[in-house]
Amino acid sequence: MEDLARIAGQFEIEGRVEEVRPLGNGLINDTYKVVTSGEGPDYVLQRINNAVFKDVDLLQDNIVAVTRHIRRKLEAAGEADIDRKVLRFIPLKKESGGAKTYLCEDGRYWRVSVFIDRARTFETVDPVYSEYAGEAFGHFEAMLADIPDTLGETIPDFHNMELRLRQLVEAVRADKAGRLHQDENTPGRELHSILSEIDRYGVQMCRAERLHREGKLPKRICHCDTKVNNMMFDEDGSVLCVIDLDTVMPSYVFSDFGDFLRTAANPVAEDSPELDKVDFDMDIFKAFSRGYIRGTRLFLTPVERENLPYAACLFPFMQAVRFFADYLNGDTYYKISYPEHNLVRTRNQMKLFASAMEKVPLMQDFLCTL
Ligand code: GN1
Ligand code: MG
Repeated sequence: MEDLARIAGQFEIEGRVEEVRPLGNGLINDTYKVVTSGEGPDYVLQRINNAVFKDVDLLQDNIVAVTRHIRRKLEAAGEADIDRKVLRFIPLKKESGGAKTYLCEDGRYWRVSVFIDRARTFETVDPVYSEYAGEAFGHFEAMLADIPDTLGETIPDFHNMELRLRQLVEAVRADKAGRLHQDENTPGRELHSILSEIDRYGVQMCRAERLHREGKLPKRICHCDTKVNNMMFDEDGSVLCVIDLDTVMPSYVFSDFGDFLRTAANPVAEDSPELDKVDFDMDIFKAFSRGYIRGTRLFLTPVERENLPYAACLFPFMQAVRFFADYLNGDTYYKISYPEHNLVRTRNQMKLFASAMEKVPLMQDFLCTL
């Protein structure tokens, strides 16, 4: 922890570092809370995973542009308590590099932002919170609709289903961890049946890319990681802000709609082995949709709106493909806690996908009532 305190100390933080402790449970970056002495705020220190985010310069430029734009809007609207409503990244001290908001040391990348006090995140939400979250994520997209900066893709083609399928095909071909053909604990038969299920729906799930090529579906600035736990709520339950901005980039609105429901409409965690409990919860869908449609009413096109049920299916499917490819590659991308973790996650997401697919007609009927 001493080294972490020293790293935090290279940024323009107020007060003296008293303690650094792990924070949150992201699968990509390492996150810590930096507790400081005195009146100033506490901070969040993050090691940016530069194996995943290869262009940290572009990543931080995106984040600075996004937070600056939102901050200006909040100021113009006369909002109070702005440091709790948008993230603030701290520049390096002059002697450590000045203006930049990240530090590169021994090939490791670090950044610091203000810790939002008295805020809460949730791993699960009820319909009331889902509606708030729907409106807040919609509002986030709406605020960024007129950002003057051009944002780059921090992970190129991040939510491109065609690419994700190609990556799976490549993982199957290489079978790097020898799991497809040799795994004794997991009968290869199950792995092949997952593959054939994916194959069955692959073309259908690539609809977004086709619509985009046909000029019918725009890319907008989206959050692209709208997991339930990436939204901060105040003590009274109101939404404070959206966090985890690494993947904010041009994408289809399906990303934000689908990824939230992937985590919120599943009554159990994405890595739960209790498959009989995995189910796509329509009450959460209805509440989230109500909020989201309200938050995006100024820009959502009929094609985007019609395809929201597809988005609800696409994201569990895409996540299953990603987890499964990582499993076959020998777990090089997502953090795992035990050897079968990515396979357990794959099974869970395939079950959620099947449940969402069954409910598409119900989703369509509901959206017609809004
Ligand atoms: C990753 O780091 P975290 O948990 O916020 C991933 C998301 C996945 C998610 C699955 C950059 O997000 O795309 O949906 O895990 N982020 C990246 O839990 O790949
Ligand atoms: Mg996160």
